[in-house]
Amino acid sequence: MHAWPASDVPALPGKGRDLRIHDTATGGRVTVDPGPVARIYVCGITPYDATHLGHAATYNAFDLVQRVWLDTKRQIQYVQNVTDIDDPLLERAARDGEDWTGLAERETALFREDMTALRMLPPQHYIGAVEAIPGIVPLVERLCDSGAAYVLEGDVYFSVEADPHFGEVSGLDTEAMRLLSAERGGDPERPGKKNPLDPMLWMAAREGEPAWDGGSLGRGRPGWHIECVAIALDHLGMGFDIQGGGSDLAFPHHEMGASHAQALTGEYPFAKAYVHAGMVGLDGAKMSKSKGNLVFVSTLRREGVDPAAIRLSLLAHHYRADWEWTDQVLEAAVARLGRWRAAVSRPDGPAASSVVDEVREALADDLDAPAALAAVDRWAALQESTGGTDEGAPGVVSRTVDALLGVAL
Ligand code: 5CA
Ligand code: ZN
Repeated sequence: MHAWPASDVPALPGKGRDLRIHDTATGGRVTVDPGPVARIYVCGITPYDATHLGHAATYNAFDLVQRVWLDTKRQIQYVQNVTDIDDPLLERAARDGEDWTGLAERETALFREDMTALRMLPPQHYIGAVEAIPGIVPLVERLCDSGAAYVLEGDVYFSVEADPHFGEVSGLDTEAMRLLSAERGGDPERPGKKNPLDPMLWMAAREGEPAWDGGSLGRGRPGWHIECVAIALDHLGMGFDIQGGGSDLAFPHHEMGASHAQALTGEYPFAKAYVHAGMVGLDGAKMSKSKGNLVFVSTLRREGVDPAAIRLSLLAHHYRADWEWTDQVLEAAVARLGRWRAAVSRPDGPAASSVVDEVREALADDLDAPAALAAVDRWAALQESTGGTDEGAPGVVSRTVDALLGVAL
């Protein structure tokens, strides 16, 4: 699949900082030490509805990771998937009497437009589940051959006991895992499974549903977790730097993905850090396609909201916090954007080097975007109250905000 165009990232004076970020698996801050090429996998959308602000907030967090890395002059291998075949997509298409492929293509196209408008840097590899199927089948066959997978009435399951590290990503106890598994696409109640938590790797063809050639597995379609594992191993290999997504992916998705990969390769770990963004809510509940309490990026854009203001709304919250979208959040961002634009529109102003330092330091410190905004706010307030004589300072601030926060002033 093609991704979307990249916006320019201006180079900044001085030196970028190494990223320290919260890792779900260890529960603490880790210093990411990626070497010359940083490798990141971020789980992509299931394209059965438009991009809402919760999605945008999560992709914003990982866009900041890229910007911190680019500032340290690193190259990046960024991989993102599109879950373009899964139950929710088929259910929505059936509900609306629409072809599921058309629905997936339309919503993926809209996602690309939203990401472009928000100046999110694109992945180098943007891969759909359907196009990954030829790579998924041999992995599932290998898991069967090694005894890490088993067949139940034609469906293939992964045995969580096959990975001695199972449970280390989320750190949850069995009861909590069971509850989340039932909530998030698993089937812990299905009779005949070796362990109720075992997730499906390959689903045998169902009447009236799309199916693909699965070699010795028979016709069917892939499970959710193996999709991301196959794509990540293909383009990044084991031990990549960051596996990212919203906090609702820590279990089961990232837990199961790590175990699939570790059982397949005998290597550990799948990813060096598991990074999770908080959930954005609306009216007291997590924004979700299944609940329907959504504010879409595309709707705001159509209403004439500046994408830079949408982005500033996201940046005003720490990526790990759960927060609520309200009209006031957007109003505050529009006002901030106005103040910043006025402040950088003059040819000179207060010295800007401390702003560059403070924004760099804030983002390197577990992506503390609110602290970064506060640094720019202080400079803009000084510009408004006393001004300054540093020629070109507004340009430096403008480039800093562009390069590190993805906001064009
Ligand atoms: N296709 C899978 C991942 S392989 C999937 O979870 N798709 S999704 O469309 O449901 O979500 C895409 C990303 O947005 C995931 O990282 C998910 O954790 C995140 N996300 C979904 N809802 C919210 C929300 N309300 N707030 C923040 N992030 C969210
Ligand atoms: Zn995923």
